[in-house]
Amino acid sequence: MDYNFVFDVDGTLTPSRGLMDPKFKDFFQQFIYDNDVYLVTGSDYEKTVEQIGADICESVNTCFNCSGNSIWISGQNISNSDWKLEQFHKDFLERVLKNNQYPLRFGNHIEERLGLVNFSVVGRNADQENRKLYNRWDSEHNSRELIAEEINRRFEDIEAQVAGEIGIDIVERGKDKRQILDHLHGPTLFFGDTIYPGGNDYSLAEALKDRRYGFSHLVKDWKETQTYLKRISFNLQEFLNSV
Ligand code: M1P
Repeated sequence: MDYNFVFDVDGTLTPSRGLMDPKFKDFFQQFIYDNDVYLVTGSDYEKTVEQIGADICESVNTCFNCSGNSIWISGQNISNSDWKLEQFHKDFLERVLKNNQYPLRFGNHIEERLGLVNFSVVGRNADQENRKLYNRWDSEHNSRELIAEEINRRFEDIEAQVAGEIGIDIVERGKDKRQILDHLHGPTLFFGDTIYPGGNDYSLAEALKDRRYGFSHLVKDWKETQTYLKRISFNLQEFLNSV
């Protein structure tokens, strides 16, 4: 049976906002030649190319950027959502930014992408050290989860999910990663690092449960993904029986 293999990028194929490991990249390129591979990320195409390279982005079947709101095939932009946050949503985010207890701010807090907004209290301009500091603080205080819950309670038209290390992805309700299943048919196996309630890989993993031969697998980092892919390359059925 031929499977669609779907991968989140940050935290699943690369460190969050980091480059793909060169050896893993060689292995993954071969995996793409042998299988039907799709990428789905909250990030935009530019960042994805920066992290995993144009060669990988162009050789996968489809790159679903901005959680499927911007679609790329063979380096060509196929479609983009024109959805945007309303001013009253932005005013709310500005208030969160002002009142949040985390003390440091580095700029680029509301990044508007195609059909998706990434909101970050520490700011997308934070360097690696400050990303780690914020992420540790957030793990102790559950701040992003609480902000996302508040957004989801307050606004009926948008949906917020914890994404990556420092941000929250916000989309029009229903237009998160699960929408890519409209484009994928047949058996599908998805790998993501935020497959838990409130995470931006969760809705796709849940939607796959309704599909015959739909499976998801939570990974803790790209190294674990690599380990699983090696097992799959050796014996897919044995891997599926074990998950
Ligand atoms: O895919 C979700 C997010 O992953 C990364 O998040 P962070 O920078 O918080 O680690 C980024 O690629 C971000 O753009 C993306 O939305």
